[in-house]
Amino acid sequence: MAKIKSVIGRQVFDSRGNPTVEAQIYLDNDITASAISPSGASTGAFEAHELRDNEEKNFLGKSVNIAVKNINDKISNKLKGLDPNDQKNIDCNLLELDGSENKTNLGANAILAVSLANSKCSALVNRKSLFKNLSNNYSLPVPLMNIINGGAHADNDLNIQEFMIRPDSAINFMDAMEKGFLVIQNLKKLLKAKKMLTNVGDEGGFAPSIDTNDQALELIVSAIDKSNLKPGVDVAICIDVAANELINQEGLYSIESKNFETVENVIKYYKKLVSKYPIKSIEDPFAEDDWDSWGKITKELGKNVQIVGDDLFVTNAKRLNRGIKENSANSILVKPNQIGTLTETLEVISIAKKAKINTIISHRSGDTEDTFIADLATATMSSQIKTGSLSRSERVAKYNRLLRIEEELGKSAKMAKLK
Ligand code: 2PG
Ligand code: MG
Repeated sequence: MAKIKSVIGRQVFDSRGNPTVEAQIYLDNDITASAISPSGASTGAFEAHELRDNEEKNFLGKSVNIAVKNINDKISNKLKGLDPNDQKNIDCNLLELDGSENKTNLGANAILAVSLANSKCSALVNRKSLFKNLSNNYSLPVPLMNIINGGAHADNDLNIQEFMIRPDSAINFMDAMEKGFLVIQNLKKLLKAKKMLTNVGDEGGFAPSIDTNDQALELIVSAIDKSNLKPGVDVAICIDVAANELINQEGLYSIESKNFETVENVIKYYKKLVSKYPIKSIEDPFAEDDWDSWGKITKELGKNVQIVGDDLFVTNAKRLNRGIKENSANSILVKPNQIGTLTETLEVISIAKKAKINTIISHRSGDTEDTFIADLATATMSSQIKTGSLSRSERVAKYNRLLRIEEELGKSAKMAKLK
């Protein structure tokens, strides 16, 4: 049996150029694997703790030397001699060593990198692809491809953080890529023709200087049309409102300078958007602690529209269980670094599946070349993956990994079913 010999932490950088944590595990049989923690911008208050040094003189407070030291000293000592094939035991040891509710002691960025590196080591020990080492059943997720960035991910005035396209009629992953590619390229042409900038935001979608949600949605519909695809049939629009960021000083939701006095009026606004445009998915339509409003929108729109809890659930079993009880959403965004270990991530996915909640595996806006989530989405048969646009290598790396998985699965490859 292979055993863990040592664990090394190091500071590397994410796609925004900020420091982040990489962990590398060495086994006693010369096998080694590493993983990197991503980092969000619009983070939920209930996420596991991302440990930064907070010393202005070191990378403006963003360095992660303490998290790295925690790996080199405490974690490496604790995991030495353990079997990498027992992921639960590895993660239990990490949780025990940390000892806090929110991973404040070791840092979720340190813990996750180790947890994922261990899973990769286990796959190497078993001579299996990562996704095959995680499960025996697979499907390829339908991609939610970011096409226009706003909110905290871009420097324009758009309130909605992410406008995405989802190639619903794709028959395989390459077909999904082609449909996404066509719409993205056609949108680029449309923007150019309007003399708008085609620079991209944090997740690779365009970040033009447009300031109304309607303008963005109309442009996307035109780009779908121009691609000879049918809006809402071949390609649906999905949005992430990231509504935590929309609350003004008076505590009201404020969209495009309009303050909404009641929740009913906010829901009316969403209903109007859904009736005007082929929007099939709304993520974080309300703030992370506004449970009542979540219940209301799921009741009113949840039959036909995916209502996705990201900051609401933060990949946390307790919060998801509450959401299931209160019927707060019909889908969950799963981000491993929101909770901090692979075991807890898989647990949340399994709770969601039992309750018939769609699982969407997701990147972070600050991401890296690590492609773990592509294998995770395939192995958990999650219906979708959200991993940015077809630009910026940290996003494209996940798509390329999914294409390799599709090739490896050969005839048995199939796309996940959308509800
Ligand atoms: C989100 C994510 C990923 P961030 O809100 O869904 O797109 O953004 O990583 O900034 O939280
Ligand atoms: Mg989100």
